[in-house]
Amino acid sequence: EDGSQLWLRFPVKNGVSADKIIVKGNSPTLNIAKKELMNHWQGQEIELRTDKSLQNLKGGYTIKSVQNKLVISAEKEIGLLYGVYHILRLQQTKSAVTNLNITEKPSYDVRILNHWDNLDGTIERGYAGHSLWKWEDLPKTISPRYEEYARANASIGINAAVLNNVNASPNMLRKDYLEKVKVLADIFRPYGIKVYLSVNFSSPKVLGGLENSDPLNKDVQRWWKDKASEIYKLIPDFGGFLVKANSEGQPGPQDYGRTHADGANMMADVLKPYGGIVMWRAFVYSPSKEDRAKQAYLEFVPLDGKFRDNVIIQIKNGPVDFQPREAFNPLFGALKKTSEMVEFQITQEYLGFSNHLVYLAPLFKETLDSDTYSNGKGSTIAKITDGTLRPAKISAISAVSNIGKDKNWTGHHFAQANWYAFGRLAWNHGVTSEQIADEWIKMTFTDNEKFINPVKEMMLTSRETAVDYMMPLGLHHIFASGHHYGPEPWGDYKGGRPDWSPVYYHQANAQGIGFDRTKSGSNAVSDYFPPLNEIYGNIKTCPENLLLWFHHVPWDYQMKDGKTLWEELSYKYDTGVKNVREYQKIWDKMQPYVDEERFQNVQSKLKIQAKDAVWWKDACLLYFQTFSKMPIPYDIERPVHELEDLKKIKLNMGHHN
Ligand code: BDP
Repeated sequence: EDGSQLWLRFPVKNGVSADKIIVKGNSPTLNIAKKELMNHWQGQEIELRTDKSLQNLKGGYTIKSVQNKLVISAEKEIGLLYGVYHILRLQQTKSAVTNLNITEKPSYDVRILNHWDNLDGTIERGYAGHSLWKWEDLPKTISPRYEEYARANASIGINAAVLNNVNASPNMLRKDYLEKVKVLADIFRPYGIKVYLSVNFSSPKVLGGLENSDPLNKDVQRWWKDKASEIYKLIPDFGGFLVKANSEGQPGPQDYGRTHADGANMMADVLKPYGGIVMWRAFVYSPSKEDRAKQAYLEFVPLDGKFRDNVIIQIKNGPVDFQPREAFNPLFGALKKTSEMVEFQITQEYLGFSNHLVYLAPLFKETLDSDTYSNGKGSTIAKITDGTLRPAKISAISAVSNIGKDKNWTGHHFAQANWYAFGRLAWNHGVTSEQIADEWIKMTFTDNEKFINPVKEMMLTSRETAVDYMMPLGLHHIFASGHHYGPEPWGDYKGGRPDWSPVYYHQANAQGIGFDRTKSGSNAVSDYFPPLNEIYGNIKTCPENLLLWFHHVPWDYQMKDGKTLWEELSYKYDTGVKNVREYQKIWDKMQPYVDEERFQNVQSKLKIQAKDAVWWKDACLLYFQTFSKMPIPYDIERPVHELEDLKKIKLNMGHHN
């Protein structure tokens, strides 16, 4: 049991016979649907029907029990395939497959994975081995995993993939690479997955030999136009570009005194005739005096309304960077005339890599359910991005993938749940974290209640647990620089960028701890719509889980439960550690219900997580204690490390910031 089957553990090769499947035509997509049914469906007769009148379901489908058969209908064939995966899921999770009357319409048009894969096979922030894409073997040699990948995505409704890193190599657009991309696109197509590419803004200069890459330069425009036509000749349904520009040293329109809108529109214009889109990232910040959490807002709000209608601004869930917990990004809702999409991170850059068990659906939901108040109460991020509150020509949702070439795809067996959860939420953001966990456990492990309930409980609390042992109460970015694995709250890189130093984020001193983002500080609170600006800005009303995100708080400040801030912080770290120990106990008890291979693998990962949790707790409490000068509450576990020893730990995990 190596985990390579993911959640697709349907009974093998004993489905219905061909005569039990009624379907007209035999396109590649329909053939996949038929094959899945013949291999795995054990229920009644099935009819697959394309029905043009269902176009309002946008790629969705209906499943209805009609007399003795099930009828799956959809406008497009891909909807039929999704319907097939739906009934297979029902069968696998032992849910009823009779008397069905289901209508499914996806929350988002584009449900996309962002792979941060480099052309040399490495992956930026990838923790499950090298890239799945074997660029050197393509286009001739085709790994069977390409199709398995497409099938897994289709089974949860993911319909798009950006194949390469946002820190994009210009070579991605070279003819020989495009020919490799074409091969992948051809494999993915029957599974309804469109291919997109990250592009380097300097491509015209670096690849095309032009004088510059100024978006207003006619030669540059022509270069992109020709490139688009070259791409679409190979891949007629190519999805479009993802662009990281003028961010962390990447080139962009500002290099020529132009704006993000100038850059994005130039690309949007060349893609427009083919129906392509531009996902332009708002992850921008420079080493300026301005609070990093405010910078994207400052740059993008003045550009609202200046983007073409096939540009979507891709915004990370928080304004800093995929932290265990952030306040939501105030750009959501602030752009009134521009399409916005969320970028989540499935790969656990800031959540213990593939060593820690952290189920991310609660984090995703926390963002999507956040009320921005942009159009009054109820203006959740889900509604802003899915087109309910903004007339979005195209709606989209993205996440940075955690997939690599490890046998089990994601390094940690439980990290598969995060890929699964993203797909399910992209399809329907109304599904609960619990429902998703429940399904995933049944599909991936067993339907034995004795396993499901404790494991589900562990998954559902795991994100909060990670917040507790890493960065409770709104603390953020106190990671060791470069690799972002362990703690380094003392990190202070004099001479470097201040916003790449942990001390910039926690601001601990003799008085207290936390980043003052109120009016007396950076005033980032003013980026939020009323009443949130007031709620966050007032220490009394600010939610305690974001307290140190918005306020610099005295060590002896009294928290709602009567404890001092210092005590609260200490207990939070302690709770984090205790919970991981609890997970170890839970998991050990699960041994009878799970195969030995996956059991042991998860067991050893939990040991690492437990050690890391103690490391985090000791590092943060011992270091912050040098400012608070208060005792660690006597009823919690004593530190087992010396601060000075912890400071000497240097992990060799590579990377820049
Ligand atoms: C940060 C990563 C960095 C990425 C950057 C981005 O540390 O490797 O390149 O985000 O999203 O989270 O562009």
